[in-house]
Amino acid sequence: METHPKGARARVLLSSVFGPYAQDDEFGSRAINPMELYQNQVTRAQGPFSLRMFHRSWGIMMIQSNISAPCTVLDFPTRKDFARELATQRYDIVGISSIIVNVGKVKEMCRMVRKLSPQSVIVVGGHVAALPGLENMIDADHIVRGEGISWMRRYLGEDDTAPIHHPAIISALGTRMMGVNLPNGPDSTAATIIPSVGCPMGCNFCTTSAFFGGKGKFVNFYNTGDELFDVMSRIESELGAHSFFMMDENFLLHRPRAMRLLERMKEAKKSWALSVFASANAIRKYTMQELVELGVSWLWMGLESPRSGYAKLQGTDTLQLTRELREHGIRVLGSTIVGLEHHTPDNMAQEIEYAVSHGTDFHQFMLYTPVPGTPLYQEIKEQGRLLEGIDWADIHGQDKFNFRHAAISRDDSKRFLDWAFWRDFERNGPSVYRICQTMLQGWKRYKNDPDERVRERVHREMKKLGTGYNAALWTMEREFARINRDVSQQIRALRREVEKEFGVVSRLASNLIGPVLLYTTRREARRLAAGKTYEPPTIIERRNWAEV
Ligand code: B12
Ligand code: SF4
Repeated sequence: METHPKGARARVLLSSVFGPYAQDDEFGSRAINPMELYQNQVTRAQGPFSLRMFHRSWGIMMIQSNISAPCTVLDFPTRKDFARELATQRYDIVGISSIIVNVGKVKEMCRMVRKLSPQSVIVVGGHVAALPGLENMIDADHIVRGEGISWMRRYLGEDDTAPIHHPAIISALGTRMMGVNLPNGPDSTAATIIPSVGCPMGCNFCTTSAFFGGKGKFVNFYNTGDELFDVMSRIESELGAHSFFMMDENFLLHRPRAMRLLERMKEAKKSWALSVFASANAIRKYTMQELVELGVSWLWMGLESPRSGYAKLQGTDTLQLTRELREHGIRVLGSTIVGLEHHTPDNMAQEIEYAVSHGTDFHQFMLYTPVPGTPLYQEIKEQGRLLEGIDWADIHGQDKFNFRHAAISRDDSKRFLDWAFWRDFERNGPSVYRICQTMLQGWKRYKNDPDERVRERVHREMKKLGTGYNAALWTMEREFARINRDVSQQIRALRREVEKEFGVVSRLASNLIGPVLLYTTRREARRLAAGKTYEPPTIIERRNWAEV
C-alpha cells in the first residue's frame, strides 16, 4: 500500500463531523438525531427524566493513541472550530470520522480542507465508508473501510502489528438528569474499554457486524483475559475508575477471555463493575453467579422480536432471562426492532406490548432499516423495495422507513415507533426508577455475599440509592402520578423499602433533596417544551505535538 511521503513525521488531524447536531440544517443535522445515546434512541419519550449524556468519538481517539506521528483529535467541532484548526496549524493529513447519516458534513469538510489546507491528504473513515458510490459524493483522497488503526499505521509506514495501546477514556460527559448536571468524575462514571470491533453473529441488519467482516468475523484488539486485565488495571489507576463500559458488540460471546478476566479479578481482589453488550445466546453461557462475580451490572441485550428467528435468540425465554438478570441486580437495556417483515398494523401493538412487558430498565426501539453494507440492504435492494430520494441524513432508524414494507406505511412506521417509546414509559415508569428497583434487588441478594468483591461493589452502588436516587424517587412519585397512578404508587412503595433498608439518611435525603429535584425537574420540563436541546462541548487533544 502507498505510504505518506513524510511517514511518521506527517502531521495528522483527526476530526469528528461538525455540530451543532440537535437541529435541522442543510448539512444533515436533525433535531430528532442528537449526539446523545439515551435521548436519541432509548429514553427520548421520558421528558425531564431522560438520561442525557455524550460519548467521545472513540475510533479517532484509538487511532491517535496508536500512531507515533504528531496528531490532533478535534472532537465535536463547530464549522468555525474546524476552519480555525485548518487555518492555524499545518496538517499533512486530515482524517474525518463519520457514520452514514453525516455524509453531508463529510462533503462540506472535504470542501473546507481543499480550500483552507490544500496541501493536506484527506482520509475518510468510519461507517460512512460503507456508502456505495461515496467516492463520487465527496472529495477525499482515501476512503478507509473497516479497521482504521492498522490502516493509519500502514499509511504512516509504522508497524501495523504492534500491540494496541488503549487510551484512558472517561465513558461519558455532560451527564444530566431531572434538570441537574451530575458529577463526571471517575467515581461516578465508567471508563470505556474497547476490546474489539465487529461481531461474528452477523444478524442481517447489523452494520457494526457487516463493517468489520460480517458473519464469523470481527477484529480483536485484546485476545486474552490477561491482556484485558492489564489494560483495565492501568486505566483504573490512571482514572481512578472502578467501573468499565466494555464497548464490544458481544463481550460475553468470548467466554474463555471473560472467564480468565474473572480469574485475574479474583486474584487481585478487584470489585469492578462492568457494563456490557451481549446477545441472549452469549448470556446463557454463564451462570448468574459468574455474571455477578464478573461484575456485570448493566447489560444491553437485543430482544428484537419473539418471531424474528435470529440465531442469537433461539431457545431463550427473554422475559424470564430479563427478570432473572434484574433479580440479581443487573440492569437490563433491551432493544426491540419495530417494522420487521412479519409486522402488520394488526399485530404491531401486540408486539410492542410484549416488548414492554419485559420491564427492562431501559428500552431501545429502532426501525428495521436496511443500511448499506448489510445483507439486509442487499436483499431489499435486489427486491426493488428501497425507497428512492430519501436523504441519508434521515436514514437512522428513528424517523420513517427507507424501504417499502409489505404491510406498514412510512407514516405508520413512525407512529408505531413513537408509540413504543411512550408505552414503555407509561407502563414501566421512568428508567431511573427502574434502575433503583434493580439495584435494591441486587443489594438485598448480595449485601452479605461471601465474595468480598461482590459485597464491595453492591455497597458502592447502594450509597447512591440510599441518598440521591431516593430523593429522585420522592420526586418521580409526585410527577408520575399525572401519567400513571399505579406506577406512582409502586415508586412510593419502592421509596419506602429503600428507607426501611437505609433508615434516617435516606429519609433525610428525600425530604431535603427531593423538593429541590422536584423544582429542577419541572423547570427542565418547561425548558424542553420550549425547545431546549443539548450539544457536546468541542474538545481538542494533541499528542506527540510540537507547534510549527
Ligand atoms: C458510541 C456510538 C455513538 C455515540 C456517538 C459518539 C460520537 N462521538 O460519535 C452516540 C451514542 C451519540 C451515537 C449516536 C448515533 N449513532 Co452511533 N454508535 C456508537 C457505537 C455504539 C460505538 C462507536 C465506537 O466508538 N466504536 C468503537 C470504535 C473503535 O470503532 P469505530 O468508531 O467504528 O472506529 C473504527 C473504524 O470505523 C475506523 N474509523 C473510524 N473513524 C475513522 C477515521 C479515519 C480517518 C480512519 C482512517 C478510520 C476510522 O477505525 C476505528 C478503529 O478500527 C457504534 C456501534 C459500534 N459498536 O461501533 C454505533 C454506530 C456507529 N452508531 C450508529 C448510528 C446509526 C447512530 C445514530 C444515527 C443513532 C441511531 N439511530 O442508531 C446516532 C447518530 C448521532 C449523530 N447525530 O451523528 C451506527 C452507524 C451505522 C452506519 N452504517 O452509519 C452504529 C454502527 C450502530 C449500529 N450498528 O447501527 N452513536
Ligand atoms: S448479535 Fe448484536 S452486535 Fe452481533 S450481529 Fe447481531 S445485532 Fe449485531
